Amino acid sequence: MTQVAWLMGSDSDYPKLEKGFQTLNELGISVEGRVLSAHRTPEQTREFVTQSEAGGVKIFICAAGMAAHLAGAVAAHSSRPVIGIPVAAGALNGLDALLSTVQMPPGVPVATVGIDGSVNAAVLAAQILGTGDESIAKKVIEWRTAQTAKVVEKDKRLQQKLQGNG
Ligand code: RP5
Repeated sequence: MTQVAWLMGSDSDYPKLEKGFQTLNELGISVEGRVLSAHRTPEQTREFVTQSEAGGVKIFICAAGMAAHLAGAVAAHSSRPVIGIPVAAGALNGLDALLSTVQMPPGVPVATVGIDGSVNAAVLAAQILGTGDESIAKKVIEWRTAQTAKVVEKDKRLQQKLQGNG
């Protein structure tokens, strides 16, 4: 059963989201990715949300650029948690998408991550799923521990470089 439905406004958004998809894979979470648009395919978006909920999807992640209303539109049609990713695109380079995604009316929340924040969206989805599933919660802790080890490694590399310069 698919746990996360990940919508994006265009396939041109995908390169910005690839690391997030990879992160969900690392965390063992099943994900379906789709191009759907609040403005350009409004009916298909609503139908997809309804069908996904009926099929057992637990969380929606929605990424869009410019006047990014995809996450809000999905939240309007769903009672599941919705995570919004503003994508840097167009002349305003993401600030438009951030403001369009984050400032929802009371009662219809979108948990908005930073511009192009696909990895945080994936980790947040896993954390939410982990509240009801011990094995996912454990995977999130392991993933974070591995991240810590990578940063420690980065520090070691920097120290070696600085000593080389001395
Ligand atoms: C938004 O417009 C999409 O999410 C994308 O960020 C941007 C450009 O879309 P395309 O013209 O590449 O389809 O709706």
